[in-house]
Amino acid sequence: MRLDLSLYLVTDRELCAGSGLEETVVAAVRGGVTLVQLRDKHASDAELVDQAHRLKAALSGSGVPLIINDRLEVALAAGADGLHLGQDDGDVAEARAALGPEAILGLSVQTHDQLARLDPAALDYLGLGPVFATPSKHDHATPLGFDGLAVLVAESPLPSVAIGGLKAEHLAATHRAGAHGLAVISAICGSPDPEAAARAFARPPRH
Ligand code: TZP
Ligand code: MG
Repeated sequence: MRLDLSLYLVTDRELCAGSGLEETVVAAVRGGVTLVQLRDKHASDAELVDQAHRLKAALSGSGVPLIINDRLEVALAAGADGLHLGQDDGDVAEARAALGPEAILGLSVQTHDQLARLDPAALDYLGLGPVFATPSKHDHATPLGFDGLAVLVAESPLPSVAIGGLKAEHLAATHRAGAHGLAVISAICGSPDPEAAARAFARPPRH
């Protein structure tokens, strides 16, 4: 599946509960989301596989890939399109070997040292952040701001998506920093109208 990082939706169980997980995701894709990550720190593996199957069905025909947060076994069991790992979520080479060359594999990066250590050949993209402090992730690293983001993007050997406290008003600054896209939880999942919330991130047409 084609990797388009422009508008990357990361799900959140509580924030999606109002409209429902599939309903939120489908509406957000209608609004322009290009990639979906299923993230639920508290669900069991079996619950997550079940959610992934439902999301895969909901996304079928849309061309939007479904990526699983953290759990390789769930990504494999659900036949997801890819996996997103944090720095402490397991071995990238092992994940690539298990998922195969076609899967989308992403890694979260917060620092220059982490960038210097990673193996770009095993990965498809990097998640860089947090740009801002955010209540959506507990114990996140020190916020980078757009200046810090630009430094990491410039050093990144792979396409990157920025994350952490990003709203539609940050679209231009994120692109100026060089990132290929924005990853968001609350700006879309926390909205009563996820389709309109996603649409607000559309880039203005070039003339
Ligand atoms: N990783 C770094 S910040 C973050 C994750 C998963 C949470 C982003 O959520 P929000 O609501 O878009 O700030
Ligand atoms: Mg993780």
